[in-house]
Amino acid sequence: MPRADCCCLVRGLPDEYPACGDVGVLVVDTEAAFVALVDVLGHGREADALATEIAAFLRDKSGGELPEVMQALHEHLKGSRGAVAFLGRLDLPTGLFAYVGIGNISAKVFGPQPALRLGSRDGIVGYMMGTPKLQSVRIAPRDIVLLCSDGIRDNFDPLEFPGIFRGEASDIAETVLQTLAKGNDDASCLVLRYLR
Ligand SMILES: [Mn+2]
Repeated sequence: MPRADCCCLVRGLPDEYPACGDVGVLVVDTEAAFVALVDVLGHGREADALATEIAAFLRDKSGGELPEVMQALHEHLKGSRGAVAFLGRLDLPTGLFAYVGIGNISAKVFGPQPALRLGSRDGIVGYMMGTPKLQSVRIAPRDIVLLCSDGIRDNFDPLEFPGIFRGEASDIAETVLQTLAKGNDDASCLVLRYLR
């Protein structure tokens, strides 16, 4: 039975603890895994409050078509400070990963060499963005989809960090945060491993 092992961890700046403007959403059933990672502009308590609201919004819409969900989030966030967001859905029977991204959430598939970057469109959700474009990629069993906010070093080479992808999704997320967080912004990472 194909399944997804996934985990999202967020960590705010130490002097604003426990506030964090990054938030992840995971909704997994037997057919699909919906994943989202959102970085609200700025940090601190206001960003945290908006991130919490966004998470509830996305959880509620997690069964929807991804471009429509992104568009709805854009409308919902108008007048707010805005956010960058990446939404994805892994179809468990087929391993097809569909996604749409706006702004600088980093998204990569690790497994194939070299890592495959999943592109996002420029923009800020709630402020200015082009029409969200659905893309998809087929991923193989054991592949990892890694989503990170810009509080995490983006340009790392896994070969420099032996063992970074060892263990379960929760172990990997912890290791990524501990090893690659820049320390000058809220940091978050979402790990999705496809298993079948
Ligand atoms: Mn950020």
